[in-house]
Parts: sequence; structure tokens; C-alpha cells
Amino acid sequence: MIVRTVEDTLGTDAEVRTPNWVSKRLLLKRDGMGYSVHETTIFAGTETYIWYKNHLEAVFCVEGEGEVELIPSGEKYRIVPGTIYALDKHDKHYLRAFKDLRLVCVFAPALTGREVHDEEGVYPLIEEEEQASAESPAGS
Ligand code: 9YT
Repeated sequence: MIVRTVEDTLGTDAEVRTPNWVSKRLLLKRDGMGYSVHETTIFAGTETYIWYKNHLEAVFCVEGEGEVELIPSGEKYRIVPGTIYALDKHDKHYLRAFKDLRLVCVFAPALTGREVHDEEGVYPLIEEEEQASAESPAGS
């Protein structure tokens, strides 16, 4: 059994920070669950372009206020506490935070821990074996 707190991730490779968000990755690929679970805070006033072409993600809002705008349709969904959205079609989107958004995110397949978005808004698929030797790319 695994028992862990958000505090346990602070200052480790499971805490990943970009200009737009900080992600505290509570369960990762190395935990063997087949998915990863993160507490992510999206900073107020930011807009992030995201396209998880390699992953499925479900996002449950615990705190804050924001919106998701689908690309290319332009459909907008308000994100407030109690809302879940699931990117079941690898949907391209903008994520905007009007107030700091505290989100619980589940990724399948699991993230290894160090992913940040590349210029396409994508997380690469990373094999665990590569993790020790690779550098973390910069990004938002
Ligand atoms: C909602 C979302 O995808 N935010 C970006 C960060 C991501 N949740 C992560 O890596 O934890």
C-alpha cells in the first residue's frame, strides 16, 4: 500500500513547476498503478495551450475559477469547484485560470514525473529507463 501526502512531494522530482502551473505528482509510473495522480495549481491570469496527444487526462476542480476552450470549435466550459472534465478525445484546448485553480489530475498512461509541455502543448511518452539520463526541458 502507498500512503503519501502533497508535502512529501515538495522539493523532490515529483514537484514540477513552470511559469503557468505547479504540479505535485502524488502517484507516478514507478508506483505501478497504470495512471498518475497529481495536485496541480494553475496560476491566476495564465492561459496554457495543451494537447495531450499521448495521454488521457481527467481533471477535477477543488478550488478556484477558470475555463477550458476547445480548439478549434471555440466551445468554452466554466471550471469551478466540483467540476470534472475528461480529455477523452485528446482534445486540444486552452486552459485559463481566473483565480488560482487547484485541480486533481489523473493521467493514463502514468507520467514518470518530470514532464512539462513541449512547444505543441504535448507531454512525450517517456520510458522509465530514460529518466535518469535525460534533462528536463523548459516549458509552460
Ligand atoms: C490541467 C493540466 O493539464 N494542467 C497542466 C499540468 C498537469 N496537470 C500536470 O502535469 O500535472
